[in-house]
Amino acid sequence: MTLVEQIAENLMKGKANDVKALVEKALAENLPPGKILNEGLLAGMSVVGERFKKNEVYVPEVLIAARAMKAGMAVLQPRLAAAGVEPLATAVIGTVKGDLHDIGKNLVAMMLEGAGFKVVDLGIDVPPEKFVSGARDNKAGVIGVSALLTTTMTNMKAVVEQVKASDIAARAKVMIGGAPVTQAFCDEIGADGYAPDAASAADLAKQLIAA
Ligand code: B1M
Repeated sequence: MTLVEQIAENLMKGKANDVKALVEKALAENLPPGKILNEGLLAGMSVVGERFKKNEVYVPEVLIAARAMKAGMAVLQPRLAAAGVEPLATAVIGTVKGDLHDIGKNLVAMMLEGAGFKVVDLGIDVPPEKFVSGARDNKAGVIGVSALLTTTMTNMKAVVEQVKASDIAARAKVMIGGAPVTQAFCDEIGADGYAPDAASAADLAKQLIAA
């Protein structure tokens, strides 16, 4: 097994210390940082995402794999920047105003990072104007909005309206999700996309920036 394959394999198993050591070894052997990222860390995280979608692994496994990815990224990040490897795009993400649930939102953020996005987490109880200013300040291509309550999902409409009425409308796509959210609701409020789970959210974000 090659070194990058070992990185992917250990990431899938959530072995943070091994991933960190293998990334250090790969850098010491002068493997290109972009190759370590794409064929090691992101490849491993992508497999975890696919397994999560098929219910072959669950939230704890994803969290453990994400922790291993972060351990590898901490070593790799400075070298990626030095090598001029850019993230796919920036995504800002937050839980909608009035809503304090963040476990699903955090999983989506991890999957986005695992797919190669730079993620800016705006936190919970985020008002619509903060989604707009956060996306503007960070030049985001994707705005991710999460809601877990039927009473707060209606606040997603204001996010969509304020983004569409702003100067960032042409550049930033609004993606929504969360347990009570559906494709029909997404269509109704005019959001750019809906994803039912964290792995699908990463796929959707890639489609949205490519569109
Ligand atoms: Co809350 N809560 N809660 N709660 N809570 C629910 C959501 C509820 C269904 C429980 C129930 O009654 N059966 C219910 C909502 C009912 C409804 O509106 N339909 C509920 C309620 C009523 C409340 C309070 C009002 C309770 C009260 O105080 N009376 C209160 C509200 C507080 C507030 O937000 N203002 C409240 C509070 C809390 C806690 C603080 C105690 C805690 C949150 C802790 C935290 O998040 N840090 C909590 C929890 C943990 C839950 C349950 C048990 C679990 C939610 C969770 O984390 N699931 C939940 C019941 C349940 O779901 N079984 C419940 C795991 C997580 C991985 O899944 O968030 O669905 P989920 O995310 C998924 C997908 O939805 C999707 O991807 C994720 C991974 O695949 N996804 C996205 C999520 N965001 C996405 C964004 C995307 C795309 C996909 O694009 C941007």
